[in-house]
Amino acid sequence: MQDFINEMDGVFPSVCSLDCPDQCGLLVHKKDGKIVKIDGDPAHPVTKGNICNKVRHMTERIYDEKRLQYPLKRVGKKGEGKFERISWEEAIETIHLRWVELIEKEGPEAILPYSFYGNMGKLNSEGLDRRFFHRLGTSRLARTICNSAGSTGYRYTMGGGFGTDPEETIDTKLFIFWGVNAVSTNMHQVALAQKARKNGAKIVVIDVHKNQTGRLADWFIPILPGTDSALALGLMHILFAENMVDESFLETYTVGSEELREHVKQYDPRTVSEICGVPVEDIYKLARMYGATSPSFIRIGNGMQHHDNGGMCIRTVACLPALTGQWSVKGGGAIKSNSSFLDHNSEALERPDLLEKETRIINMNLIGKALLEKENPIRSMFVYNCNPALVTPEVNKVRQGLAREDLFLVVHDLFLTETAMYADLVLPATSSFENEDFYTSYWHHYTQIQKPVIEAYGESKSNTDVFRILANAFGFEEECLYDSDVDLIRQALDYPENPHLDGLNYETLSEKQYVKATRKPLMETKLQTPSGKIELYSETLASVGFSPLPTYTPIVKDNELPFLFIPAPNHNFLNSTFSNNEKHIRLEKVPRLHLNSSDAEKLAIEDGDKVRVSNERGECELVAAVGENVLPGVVVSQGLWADLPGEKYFVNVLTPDREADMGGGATFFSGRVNVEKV
Ligand SMILES: Nc1nc2c(c(=O)[nH]1)N[C@H]1C(S)=C(S)[C@@H](COP(=O)(O)OP(=O)(O)OC[C@H]3O[C@@H](n4cnc5c(=O)[nH]c(N)nc54)[C@H](O)[C@@H]3O)O[C@H]1N2
Ligand SMILES: Nc1nc2c(c(=O)[nH]1)N[C@H]1C(S)=C(S)[C@@H](COP(=O)(O)OP(=O)(O)OC[C@H]3O[C@@H](n4cnc5c(=O)[nH]c(N)nc54)[C@H](O)[C@@H]3O)O[C@H]1N2
Ligand code: SF4
Ligand SMILES: [Mo]
Repeated sequence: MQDFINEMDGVFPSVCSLDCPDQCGLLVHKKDGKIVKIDGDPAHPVTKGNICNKVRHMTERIYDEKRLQYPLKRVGKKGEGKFERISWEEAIETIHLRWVELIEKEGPEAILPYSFYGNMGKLNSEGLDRRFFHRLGTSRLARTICNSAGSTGYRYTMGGGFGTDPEETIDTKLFIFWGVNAVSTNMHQVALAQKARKNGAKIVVIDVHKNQTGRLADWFIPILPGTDSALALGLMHILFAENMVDESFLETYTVGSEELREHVKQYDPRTVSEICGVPVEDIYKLARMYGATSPSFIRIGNGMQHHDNGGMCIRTVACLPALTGQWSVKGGGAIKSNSSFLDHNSEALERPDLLEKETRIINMNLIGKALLEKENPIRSMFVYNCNPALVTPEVNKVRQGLAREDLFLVVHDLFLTETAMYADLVLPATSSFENEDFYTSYWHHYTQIQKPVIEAYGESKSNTDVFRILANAFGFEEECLYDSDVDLIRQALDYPENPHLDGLNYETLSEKQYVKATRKPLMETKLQTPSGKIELYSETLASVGFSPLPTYTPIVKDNELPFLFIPAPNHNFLNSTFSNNEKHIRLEKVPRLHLNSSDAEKLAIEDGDKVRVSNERGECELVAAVGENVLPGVVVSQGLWADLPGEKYFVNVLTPDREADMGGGATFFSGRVNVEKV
């Protein structure tokens, strides 16, 4: 194995571990054994040496004085943040004793692992953790907070996370960025669009907020939240009515086009315009532009699926490229996710067979409710790669649950996060630069490897190490609980079932650093839908109680308050990561609430005023940004801000913990609020 750790000076290839579609290739510069600079790797075929500002400043996060160095135990009250240094032995012994006692009294399902993708490395996000908790027989977590509704919806249409190869969009003539703030969240797709624009491509952005991405568009189309499926159906109405569909494509590669043709007659532009707030003439203009331009490409974002109707919405938008036959045009089609091209052997990695009997599954979006449940209560939670006290909906309820005196909470993280403040035990985690792991992007087509570049910081340990130590404390005898990281990578990549991996193994990946999925044009492969084709009509959907055809269903009106509230991510944080780093906070300045000038005028709110945003779930205080960037009746904030002293910045006190229509998804963007000047 190349050992970068022992090299004191040099420049080493690496991967960005953050939950971001771009998954950039990095170059880590070391001097005297420490990282001094992080750059993009020009050799990366897609990201080509460009990285975002967030990660350019990552070095400061790695060596931040606030970074955890040793295990801590709580000495004050829950949530008070008083801790004392302890040894790893004491920490592991405490967990072991508490869990043995709990398992004896209440059974292993009283324990809940709680994690997400704070580190996208496969081993550190879904490796030995899964094996260990399966062996222990704990409750399981449905990891639904991010793309669950949308991915489920997309699968009904396309059979899985299969889309356009982004590298081919260099030749695309029309880009539609739909519910995606790509300038902040997928910058290399924007770079490709900008290149194509030099050859005449047009960029259309459909969003509820004219943010950075909206501002770079040739045409920005503001839309009312949660109404995108109506717009998509209106476009289909016109495409069929004006004979702009590709009949031969529909016949060969889809099922249900005749039913769809009939079905969309009801979505005439006038009806649709009333639903989504887009003028009738703009609906015609967009449909005709889409019908006449090839290749055309839709980047389907996560934004519009964080709604009550998010699954059906993505399923609906995903039908559009089939109507104009774009899936058989190079550079045409859509990307919601491309993750299925890079599927690894998750069964081999996670070993669900270690689970003796089926255990309950708890939806992570409902963790507040679950923690306050009196029957079969969760008595202990082990949190890693995630910061639920900030990122989950109805976060006041979550915090109330985390503060329960009888909840034994262990948090493994690099920092004393808002969640760690409630912990009984805090364990220090290594950064990805300290571990070996492999990564797969959900946007581009490359699998990548991370070799450790620096020594573990202080006494911190990787996720895989922590679960090996815990397995040992329990005296578990299964050898697979102690497999080395390299063995885990080998097992995960051994997956002949995925033809796109084409024999990829540890050696080739180590040698090449970036390995592309092999792929035939999408329409030359059998899709993983029941029919093997694009399903405009889906029997499966009908069998689970939905309309088999794409439909518009309004979002839930949860109260009578005047504004729909969209608390989206921001440019300089990554979810809550970096919200505790000085430089990133300075770049972001303050959390703003964008509102329309007509609404502001009625409420006597001026730009820069502090405003209280509230509903029956809670309240927070943000700084008003008055203008025309949102439609009347809509307010938008950006960023998951940390608990800063004296401030009330957490937007998730306001978000509903209703489940989306599909996949148990989150509905962060479907809540209503009141706004008033403080
Ligand atoms: N800088 C930065 N990058 C990130 C992240 C971050 O926090 N910061 N987070 C990462 C993660 S985990 C994810 S999942 C992705 C998410 O990145 P995206 O896929 O871009 O999704 P969001 O940013 O959630 O929302 C995208 C846009 O949807 C809009 N929107 C909300 N509701 C609607 C609607 O009903 N209709 C339409 N048309 N638009 C709507 C919002 O205004 C926003 O501009 O980004 C990743 N990258
Ligand atoms: N209002 C609102 N809320 C949202 C969203 C939104 O758009 N609006 N977006 C939602 C989405 S899409 C997502 S994906 C979630 C994301 O929410 P989270 O998954 O909680 O993501 P982060 O806030 O980045 O927290 C990740 C944590 O993992 C830690 N970490 C990083 N690497 C490691 C490691 O190797 N080991 C361990 N043990 N810990 C590590 C980091 O330090 C950080 O504290 O937030 C959701 N919440
Ligand atoms: S956060 Fe995204 S854009 Fe920034 S370096 Fe990481 S992968 Fe690249
Ligand atoms: Mo996400």
